[in-house]
Amino acid sequence: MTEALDLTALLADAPKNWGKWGPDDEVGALNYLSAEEVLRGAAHIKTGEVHTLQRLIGDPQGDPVWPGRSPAEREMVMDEATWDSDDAPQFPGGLHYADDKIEAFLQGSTQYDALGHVWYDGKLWNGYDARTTIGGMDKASVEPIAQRGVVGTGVLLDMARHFGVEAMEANHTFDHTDLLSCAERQGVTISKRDILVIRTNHLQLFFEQGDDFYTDFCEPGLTYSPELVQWFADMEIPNLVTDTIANEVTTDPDSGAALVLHNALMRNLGVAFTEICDLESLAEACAQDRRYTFFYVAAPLKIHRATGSPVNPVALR
Ligand code: UVW
Repeated sequence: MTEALDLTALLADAPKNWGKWGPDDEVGALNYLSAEEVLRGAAHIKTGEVHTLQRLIGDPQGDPVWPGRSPAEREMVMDEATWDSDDAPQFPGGLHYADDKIEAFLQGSTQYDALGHVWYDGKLWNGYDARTTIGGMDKASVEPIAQRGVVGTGVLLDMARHFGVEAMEANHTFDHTDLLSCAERQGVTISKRDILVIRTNHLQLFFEQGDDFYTDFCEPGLTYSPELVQWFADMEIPNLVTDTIANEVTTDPDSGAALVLHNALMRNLGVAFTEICDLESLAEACAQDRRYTFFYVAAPLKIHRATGSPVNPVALR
């Protein structure tokens, strides 16, 4: 394999939104989601249907995760067996209860990435020093995103249906021109400040293939080009939501670099990333009545200094 081009060289002339919302900003392009955008989103509710977009944590069929991470483990701490033991706590009136806990990667299920989750050249979103991540994220953690919430207009781009496949295969790349063709085919216009929700159904292959899914791991998805990045900047896209583990093709086929768009879009433009969604029921509903826009609401958990947070986004139609 030839050596990958480094991100500093690759993105030397790429646009940046650093400083656009002030020197202390930690939510980036989510600033585009103003009160007007909330109202624009709410106007897409027509039938009152609700679709939750989180994957099940602890799915008996397995939890897809980025290589090197492990699925969440849930453990019972108190259950009926606890109360049978001689040293069981006693509560007046005979109260029993169940308790449990999980050990989980905060990036190990449907999640919002903190804007500072990835970087190159020692600098995070807005120019913050990467050393502010040591021991916990002092800048651009998920906390400010969780504090504000994410509400606006979502638009579903069903790339799997667009390409005529049930589930997109590894290495299948596409770009903003494909998103526009997909939108045209669906009869929907992508508007400025829309939250892009991209369906590949790639993770169906995880459930079919088990551990073989990770052999030569290279998810399908958007691939880097200067034009694509400029399109995101011009369209003022606040949030990229997908049903893959990392929202983009894992390794850029041209430069050989990994997760280029995490850097070009998240680090440089401040676009929030939402990963590992389950878009199946939403996609089915959109295909039925050919309405591809909806009210999108997501409230990541407020976790101090965290790199990301589990979330259950909701699409209301
Ligand atoms: C990495 O950035 C490594 O992973 P994620 O897909 O969680 O953003």
